[in-house]
Amino acid sequence: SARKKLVAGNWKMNGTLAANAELLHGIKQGALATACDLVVCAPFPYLAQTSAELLGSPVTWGAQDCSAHAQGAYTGEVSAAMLTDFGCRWVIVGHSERRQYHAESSALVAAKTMQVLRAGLTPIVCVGETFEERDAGQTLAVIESQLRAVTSALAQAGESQWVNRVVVAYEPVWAIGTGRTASSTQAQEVHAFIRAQWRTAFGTSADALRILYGGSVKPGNAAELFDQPDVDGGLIGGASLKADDFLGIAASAK
Ligand code: G2H
Repeated sequence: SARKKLVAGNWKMNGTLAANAELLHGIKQGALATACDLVVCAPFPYLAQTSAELLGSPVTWGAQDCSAHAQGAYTGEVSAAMLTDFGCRWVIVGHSERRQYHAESSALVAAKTMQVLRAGLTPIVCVGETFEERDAGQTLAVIESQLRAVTSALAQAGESQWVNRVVVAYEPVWAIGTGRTASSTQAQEVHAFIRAQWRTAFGTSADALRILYGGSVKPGNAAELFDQPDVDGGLIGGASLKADDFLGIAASAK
């Protein structure tokens, strides 16, 4: 397709200064041979290190979350604007671990998405169903409702250029860190549905929307997933903590 593939690492709550230095060095070395866009989403305290290590490489970086507020008395929160001070280009929002463990609603995820866009950054908006929801035949209804919160907020904001900046990640909760990957057919079905929803909301800009797959992506299963017509790359957790695995996945993103 005309969409350039994107492979983003989500380190989650992992890393040390020493381990990150080695990992980032490895990624930087391998990035020159990579055809896709390569992104690293590090924990907040390591963004300065990430920026220093990756400066001058084709790899860009971002955060895993941000506040739904612009600034002010929100103890412990990190604003999207602060992330721009560290050279971030991307922010993951609405990861299922935040929806599950931090009770993030779709409305909150939409508010965070708007803050990210307002700060000039690119949100990677995560959606996905649980095992119970898939089992009950509710997969597409869940995806539709999670996505609608964001498309409604975007429509309301009336900033048409923001629509073209958003990236969506489909991460079936039952496939996250479990070693179970959605089959390429299961992934393609949901990705096509997401693109159709985007088309209903925003017309032909749906053709440019990048939709990533996430959930136990490894070097051995990436190629088949990335070969699907509506899979435009991946959001990689566990396998993004080893340079060889991460670059192996990126090598499949052509
Ligand atoms: C899904 C994914 C990255 P993993 O959470 O966001 O993690 O690849 O470890 O399943």
